[in-house]
Amino acid sequence: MKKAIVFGVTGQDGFYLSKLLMEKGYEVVGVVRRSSVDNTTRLKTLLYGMSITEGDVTDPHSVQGVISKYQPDEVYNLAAQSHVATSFKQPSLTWNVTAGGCLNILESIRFVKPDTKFYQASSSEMFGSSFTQDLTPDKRGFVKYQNERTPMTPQSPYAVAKLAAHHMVRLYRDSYKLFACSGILMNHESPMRGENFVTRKITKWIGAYKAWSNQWGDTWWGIFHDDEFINSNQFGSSRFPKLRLGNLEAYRDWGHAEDYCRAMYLMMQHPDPDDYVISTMETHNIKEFLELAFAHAGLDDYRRYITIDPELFRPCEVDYLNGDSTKARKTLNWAPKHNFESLVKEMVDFDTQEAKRTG
Ligand code: NAP
Ligand code: F7E
Repeated sequence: MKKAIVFGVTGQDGFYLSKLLMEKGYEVVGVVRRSSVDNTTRLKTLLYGMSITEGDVTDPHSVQGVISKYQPDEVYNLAAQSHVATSFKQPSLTWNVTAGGCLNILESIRFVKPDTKFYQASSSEMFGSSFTQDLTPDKRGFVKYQNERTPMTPQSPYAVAKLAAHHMVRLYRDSYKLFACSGILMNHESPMRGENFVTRKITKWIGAYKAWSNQWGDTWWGIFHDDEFINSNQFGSSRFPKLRLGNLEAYRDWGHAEDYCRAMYLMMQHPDPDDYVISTMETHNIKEFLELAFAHAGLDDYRRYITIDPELFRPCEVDYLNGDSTKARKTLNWAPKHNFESLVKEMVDFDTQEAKRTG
């Protein structure tokens, strides 16, 4: 039986990756950092089949202790301060967790068990403002994309920290011959997505709004909108806050976390360690996400329900991500099973049911 340690097991990808590894017959050890409230809620359906151990990637003693104790075949590093906007407010913490954490794991593997395979969760945020540009087949326009050869111009403390970790992985692979690979993953979402990322923020809001309007909005006189609230009547007897969003113009190549965790696993099974871009090869802006999500929920024009908050704009934005994952598709025989439309609908349906269930 193979043994895998997953750092960052309590996050979105920690859930899908642990589930997959357990289905493949692995013994999975999840590393959970100490917190004052339970941070293992995403894992509740998996906990019976896996081991949980306490650890923090910023503490080299803790990391080395976990690797010495469990002597893993594979280590997946999903641990990060992963919120881009937060990284502008907490750059040192982001650096310590997101860059330093990776280094601590690599060093522990090098000293304790150098035949351990290592996966690093690199990110398309590392591309920042860069892209590669080609003529379209009809030579009338250009197609812009990012792949393994696109230069990287990170646009946030998070992206800079991820890029440092990414280079560290390459360096340890080249200089110490570790089996160390990085997945350069484009944005990936699911019903397990953290609630302050834009996709889940939208679908959570839709679920909660539908639950509210089932109770308050279904009256013959209809509902009344002002700048901040949706009111059950002109007196505002019950009111529901509008969805506050920032920049709606950015393009993202949104995939499903389940597909992307399968790509992580495949990278670790390939005979040679390498870096791969993982993407759907389709890009949409936030307005398109909103249009599809609101239409699927049976709500009319999304613009009536949102308010733009300048506080939610970032000091520096990544405007356009559109991944070219040809290398992974050819070398790893990987392809996504979900698409943009099925992803959005799954998230809206999940949050609508959840809001109904929890009241
Ligand atoms: P996530 O939901 O934010 O999960 C991050 C995980 O890191 C959580 O388990 C968190 O624990 C853990 N963590 C944070 N600080 C830690 C520390 N000091 N020591 C140990 N663990 C710590 O992120 P995700 O969406 O699953 O993404 C997984 C990884 O892929 C992250 O590294 C992210 O940066 C990267 N990535 C994500 C995407 C994406 O679109 N989702 C794309 C590219 C790359 P708590 O639960 O205790 O906070
Ligand atoms: O923002 C815009 C925001 O926070 C997407 C992380 O998993 O993927 C993720 O990073 C876009 C940005 O994801 C709101 O300005 C508008 O343009 O969902 P996000 P992200 O920053 O792309 C990469 C690949 C990672 O590696 C990261 O770990 O949406 N946006 N209004 C908003 N974003 C948020 N969060 N909240 C808003 O209200």
